[in-house]
Order: sequence, then structure tokens, then C-alpha cells
Amino acid sequence: MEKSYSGFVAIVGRPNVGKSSLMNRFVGEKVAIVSPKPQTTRNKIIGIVTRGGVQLVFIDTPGMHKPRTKLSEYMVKQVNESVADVDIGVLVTEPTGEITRAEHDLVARLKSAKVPVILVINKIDLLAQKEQMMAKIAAFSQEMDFEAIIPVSARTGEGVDILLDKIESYAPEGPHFFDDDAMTDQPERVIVSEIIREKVLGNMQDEIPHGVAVVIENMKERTNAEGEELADIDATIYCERDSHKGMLIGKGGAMLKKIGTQARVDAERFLGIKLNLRLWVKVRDWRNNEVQIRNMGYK
Ligand SMILES: Nc1nc2c(ncn2[C@@H]2O[C@H](COP(=O)(O)OP(=O)(O)OP(=O)(O)O)[C@@H](O)[C@H]2O)c(=O)[nH]1
Ligand SMILES: [Mg+2]
Repeated sequence: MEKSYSGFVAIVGRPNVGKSSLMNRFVGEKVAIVSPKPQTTRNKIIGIVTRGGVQLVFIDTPGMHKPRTKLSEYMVKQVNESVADVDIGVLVTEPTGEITRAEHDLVARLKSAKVPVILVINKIDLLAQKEQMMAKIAAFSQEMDFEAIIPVSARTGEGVDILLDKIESYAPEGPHFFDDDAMTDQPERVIVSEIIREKVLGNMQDEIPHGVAVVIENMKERTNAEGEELADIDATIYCERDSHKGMLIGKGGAMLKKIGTQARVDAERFLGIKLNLRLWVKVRDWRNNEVQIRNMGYK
């Protein structure tokens, strides 16, 4: 019989470097939401890739940053816990710019976890010349002994297979923890709430997205009069100010309608079922309140 291998892989890095995009690329499906705004990911998100006898369980983590709210303390804790618990670390960075404080902190965490670490230089599609990333590579090489340094583009897919092969070579022998056709362990309601939050991130500017949380109040499947299967979903978008509520709803409800339509289309594709999605907006100052944070699903 073919031998069985299974490896847990933490994907870490500062915000907005493309960690979630990279994990989606590995999985071949969008299991984690993506946006141009930093601090998009708030929870650890699992993405599963099974190729032959090898199962890789990726843990996409929130971008490492200096916590300013109870929510961001929670996010940083998610990163630190993930690093402590895996077989392989993947540190993602961008091709140019200085190494940040958060990246120094991550390197220290990875060192003390004593796991093999691969440095990934993402977004190489943005480079006119590959030489432009040399300074960054040199600087990171001073920080730590990486098992490999691999340039990729999560956007175009360049280098991703090389990276996946390299990661796979560190997977220890062991049983698979998930079904071989599984892509994630997130419940459907979590996936739907994340898709709605992604559409809020895509349509709102400035500080609004950071103060937004989405809660699925109700999700029920039924068969309609035409014999079609569909699901009714009620979701609440929480924001922190009346003025934010106004912007989320928009003139005559136009913005909320737009967010709802975009979210419905994506969620229908992911769940493979027609949806009747109803959105509400409520104001709640929640980001510095531990009980409220838990109520919003950050446990
Ligand atoms: N050009 C280019 N853009 C990319 C690439 N990978 C990701 N992006 C973009 O970078 C932005 C951030 O991507 P995310 O995947 O959300 O980044 P993240 O590291 O998960 O961010 P946080 O969850 O906030 O920590 C998005 O606008 C992506 O479309 C890439 O390879 N090339
Ligand atoms: Mg992310």
C-alpha cells in the first residue's frame, strides 16, 4: 500500500502580503476571503490539499501587526498559536521594501517553534525585473536560515507548484486528518458570513471595514413551489457608528443591495444551491469588548 503522509503548514506574514490568496491558489478554490485592505483575515482558516498519499493542511492566519484593539489581540494570538503547532512554516513577504517590526517578531516566533521555514516572496508579477527582489532576499537571509526561498505569484500561479512540492517534502508520515476531497473545515454559515464581509471590504473605504462583523442569524434549506432547493439566509452586518450604517445602506438601500447581490452570487457558487439572502445593518461598538467579540464568532 502507498505510504500516508500528513503535514500541518502555517502561512504567516504581515497584513496584505497575499497569504490568503496563496492558500486559495494551493487549494484551487476560494476558501479564504481576500481584499486589498490590510487585516482582512481574522481567524485561522484551514485549506486542505491532498495529492496522492500526501495531505497538507494549511493554516492561513491573520496578518501579524501591533494589536490596538481586543479584536486585534485575538488575531495576533491566532498567529502565535498556529506557529507553535505545525510541522512547517511558510513566511510570506513582498518582493521589495524593508523588513518590518511585525516580520522580525514572526521570525523570532518561528525560530522558537523550531520548525523548518520556507520564505515565500509573493507578488513577483509586479516586478519589472526579478533583480528587484534581491535586496529583500539578502536582508531576510540575515534574519534566519530558511529551508528555501521561493519567489511566486499567487495571482498568476507562477512558482506555486515548485513551492507546493517543496512544502510536501517536509510532510511527516502519518494518517490524513481530513477526507481526501475536503477543502476546508469551515461550516457553511461561516463561509457565507465571510463572503458578505468580503463584499463589505470591497465596497467600503477607510476605517469602516475594520469595524464590521457579519453574523448569520438564520440559515434554512427548503423546497419552493417549483420544487427547487434553496436556502433562506438572514445575516446582520454590525458596524460601529451610525454614519457607517448610513454608508453601508446607501441611498435608497442601493449599497446594501449591491453588497447582497455580490455576496449571493459568490455564496451560491460555493454552496451549489440557490440562496435567498436578506441583510440587516446594526450599530454596535464591539471591537473592544470580549463578550461581543465572541458573539461575532471570534472564539
Ligand atoms: N499583484 C499581485 N497581487 C496579489 C498577489 N497575491 C495577492 N495579491 C493582492 O494582495 C491583496 C491582499 O491579498 P490577501 O490574500 O487578502 O492578503 P493577506 O496576506 O491574506 O492579507 P491579511 O488577511 O489582511 O493579512 C489583494 O488585493 C490581492 O488581490 C500576487 O501574487 N500579485
Ligand atoms: Mg488573509
